[in-house]
Amino acid sequence: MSFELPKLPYAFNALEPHIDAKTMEIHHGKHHQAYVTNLNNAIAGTDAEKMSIEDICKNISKFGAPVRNNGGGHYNHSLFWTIMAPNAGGAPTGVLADAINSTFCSLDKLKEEFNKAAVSRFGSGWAWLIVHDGKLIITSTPNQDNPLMDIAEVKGNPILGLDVWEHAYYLNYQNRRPDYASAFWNVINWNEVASLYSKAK
Ligand code: MN3
Repeated sequence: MSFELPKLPYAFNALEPHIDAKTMEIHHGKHHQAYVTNLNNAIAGTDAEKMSIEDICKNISKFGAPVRNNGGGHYNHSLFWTIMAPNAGGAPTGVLADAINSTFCSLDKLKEEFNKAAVSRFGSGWAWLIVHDGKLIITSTPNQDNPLMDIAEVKGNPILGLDVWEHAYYLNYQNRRPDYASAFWNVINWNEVASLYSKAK
C-alpha cells in the first residue's frame, strides 16, 4: 500500500481572496505531492507501508529524517485542506464554541493567541490548536513536525493547523505572515474542526 495525494475538496481559486489560486495549485499539486512521493520512497519495503499516517506520526522517533519530514508533510497538509472551505469562516457553534469560550474567554482571544504562535514560529513550521486530555491547547512545531509525533514538545490531537512555511503565503503576502494568519480565519471550515474536536475528545 502506498500513500496518495488526497483530492483538494474545492477548486484552486475557491479560497480567494484570502488564499490565491496559484498558491493553492502549487502548494497542493507540487509541495504536497512531493511529500507523498518522498514518503512512499522512504517507506518502500518496510513495515511502515502497513501503517496509517497517524500511527507513523505517533511512532516517528523510530524513523529517520525522510519519514519524519515527508510523513509529517503528508499528515499536516491532508488536515490543512479539510479545515478550510469556501464561504466559510465565521464562528464555531455548540460544544466547540463552549470549549473555546471557557478555555480562551472568547474566539477573539483564541485568534490572538493562535496568530501569536503562527507569527512567532521562527522559520518554517505550523501553528496548531490541539486537544490533549480533553483540553484545548495552542502550540506550534518546526518544519513538518506535528503534535501527534512522539517527539513533539507539546502533544495532542490537531483540530486546526496553519502552515506558516513561506510557500503557503509568499506569492500573495510576501513577508506579511501576520496578514496571512489573520486572513486564515475567513476560510476556516468550523464544521470540520468541530467534528475533529468531537473525535479527539
Ligand atoms: Mn505547506
